[in-house]
Amino acid sequence: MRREASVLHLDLDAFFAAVEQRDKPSLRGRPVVVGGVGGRGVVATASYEARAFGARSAMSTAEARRRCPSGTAFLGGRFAAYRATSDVVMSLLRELSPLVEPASLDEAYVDLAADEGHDLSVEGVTEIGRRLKERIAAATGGVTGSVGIGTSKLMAKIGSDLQKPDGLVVVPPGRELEVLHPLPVTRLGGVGPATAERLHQIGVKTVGDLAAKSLPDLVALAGRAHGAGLFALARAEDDRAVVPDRGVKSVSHEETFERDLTDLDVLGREIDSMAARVAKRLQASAFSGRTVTLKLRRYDFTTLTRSQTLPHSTDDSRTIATTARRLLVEAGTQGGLRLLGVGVSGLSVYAQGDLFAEDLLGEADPAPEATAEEAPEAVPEVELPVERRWWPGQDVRHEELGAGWVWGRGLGRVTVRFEGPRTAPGPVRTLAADDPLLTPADPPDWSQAGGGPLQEDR
Ligand code: TTP
Ligand code: MG
Repeated sequence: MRREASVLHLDLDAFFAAVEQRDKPSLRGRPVVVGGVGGRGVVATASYEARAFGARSAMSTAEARRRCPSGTAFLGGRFAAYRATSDVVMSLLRELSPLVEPASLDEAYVDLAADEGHDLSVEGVTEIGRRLKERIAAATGGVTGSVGIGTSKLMAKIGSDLQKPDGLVVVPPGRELEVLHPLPVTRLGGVGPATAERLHQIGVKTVGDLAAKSLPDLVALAGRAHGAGLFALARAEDDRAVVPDRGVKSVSHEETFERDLTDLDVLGREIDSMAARVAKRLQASAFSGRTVTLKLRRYDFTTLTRSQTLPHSTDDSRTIATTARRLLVEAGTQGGLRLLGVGVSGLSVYAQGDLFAEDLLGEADPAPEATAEEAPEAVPEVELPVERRWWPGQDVRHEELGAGWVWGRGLGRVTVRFEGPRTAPGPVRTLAADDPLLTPADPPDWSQAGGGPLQEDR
């Protein structure tokens, strides 16, 4: 732990949804859900207006549609737009310090001590946080972020979450435990559902409860490395360095079990939860990958990996889990497994599109008429060539009507709202899906939008 609060953590607010509201003025102040819009889609994020109705990340889009009122926009992802906005934010962070560690598209740590010019007093870093937030909102056309500043990565990350959205929390040196101990243990990184459940069973709910446990107790509960890690975190002991990004080649997660496991159902559930974590990290960094790898270590410490390369890139937890489960059945669990890992490699950045890979394993969507607003009854869709498959949220340009985005499609028609980040909310027009004047477009340019926070237009 440092003597000064010199680690800053930034996490943008409802990031994908905030970019959508910036680029689509008619959606500002309204519930917006971004994710897979097909029959098996999953929510990537929901605007705070949609969270008020119970929409959440990782929920099925079908469930989010049930919870949200009509008028809610359900949009596929526009990763090129998210990445461009992320790049602007990351470059602002690099102006603060040469040591910036991006943790995902919308999240990064900054080591303020790596730049000599900063006043690292509590007042000094508070001012740095305040100015940073202003500059981010101005440079991104109104996307806001929450900042936490503290003596370690742990405290900085806890801080950025405490006053979300648009928050700024500085945890002064010496006050770490005051902030940390009342929080639920699940707020510590590395306490997943399984560990949380075991901690609950011994009466540990808050980080303070955890700090009251002895090191041998925690080692018995979670194994040597993990137990010692929890013991340290409960005391706010964290000296992890801020390390600049070296480029990701794969994303994986592994677990060592307390005792060797043979039961396929139990191991299958472990795979599901690891696949969900891997998928979440892929999605948060807008990567997807083609090769799924299962790593296993047997009771006798022999370690092997099995891989399968899919026909398409995926970041879908079900696809990853199904593939990994199949690899496990092939490898066998004889004698028991002490470690299991799930990984995805062969990564590429998403192009543009509703690419929340939904039907890679053949379970096709019921081809509904998809609109940004609601899930209508299944309507047989007119067969269109691939380049004519419009999806809700997509950027388009019409030679006569100008720039806009797809609100709905189906029955050989496409509904487009003609507006952009720098216009007032625009009109909706229904066109033939094969209108030769309508083409997919690049994300609109928000950069001269005049800065300032988003207006609440209705
Ligand atoms: P988060 O920072 O976890 O979420 P958020 O920015 O939407 O909301 P907030 O920080 O205000 O709570 O994730 C950043 C982006 O990563 C998010 O906008 C969408 C993407 N993401 C997924 O694609 N799938 C997920 O399960 C999660 C959690 C995020
Ligand atoms: Mg965020």
